[in-house]
Amino acid sequence: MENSLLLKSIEIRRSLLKTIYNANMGHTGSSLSNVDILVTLFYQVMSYKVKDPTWEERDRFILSKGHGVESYYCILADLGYFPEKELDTFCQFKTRLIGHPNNKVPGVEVNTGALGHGLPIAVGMALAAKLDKKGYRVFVVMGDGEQAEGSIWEGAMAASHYKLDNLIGIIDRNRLQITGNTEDIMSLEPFKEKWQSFGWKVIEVNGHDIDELLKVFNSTPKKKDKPTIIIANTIKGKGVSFMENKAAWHHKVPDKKQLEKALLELSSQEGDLGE
Ligand SMILES: Cc1ncc(C[n+]2csc(CCOP(=O)(O)OP(=O)(O)O)c2C)c(N)n1
Repeated sequence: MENSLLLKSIEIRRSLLKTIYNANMGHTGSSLSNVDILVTLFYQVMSYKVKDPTWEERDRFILSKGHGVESYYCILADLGYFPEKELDTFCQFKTRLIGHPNNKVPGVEVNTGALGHGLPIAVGMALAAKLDKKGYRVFVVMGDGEQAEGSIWEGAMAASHYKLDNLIGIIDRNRLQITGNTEDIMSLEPFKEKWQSFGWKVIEVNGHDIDELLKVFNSTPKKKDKPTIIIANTIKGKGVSFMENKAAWHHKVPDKKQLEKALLELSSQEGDLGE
């Protein structure tokens, strides 16, 4: 078990909860959902240089479900892309840490937030890598509710047409979107088969199991000439018992008592890991 990454996930969860509480704004459940995926990518899988954010050989990362940005900003701050103190300006007047990824922030490649755009942009980046004979990979994290956007499927079609085996899509499959269950609002199943029929190599994982995520990320591309999609089964609100699997926490902000309770739970998870 990757203990240091599990501890890092707890640290990022704590940091994002404080950031949201401080701003009195944010997407709590959405961000808690993607923490383990982002932590695995940023602390163990991707190549990049913090001091040289536009280094040409860097792996590209796009958070297409841009509303879950808090974990992303907290990770970038922790890595040193910008001072941690700046997290206190999240969603404040004139901040660059606005409520969706903003490419004025070092480490953020593209602005996202209007759902459905991340994958088509990632396709362009992966195609550019092929044309330029570069070895970098492109990772794009999407929401499952986001799959209702038609542009996702245009991107999916183009990626397999251009045989983009340097493109890895990750779907944060928490089965909830804003107001309820994805299967009630716009059903996705049979989901795996849909991606397969678009010519992708499909892998399903537990999106909170860091060992499993590591294994999969480190062994892609699994198939030459095919893009890979990782369906990561997750829990919206993961890590805070009273937020888990509740659509209401999509963009609800914890009050002081709730924040304290959440932080206590995270501390006890940390204790269980022997720290
Ligand atoms: C084009 C577009 N339509 C609608 C929205 C409003 N919106 C914001 S979040 C969201 C639900 C996203 O659900 P999902 O992709 O499952 O994300 P998660 O559950 O991980 O938060 C919607 C519909 C948007 N941001 N962009």
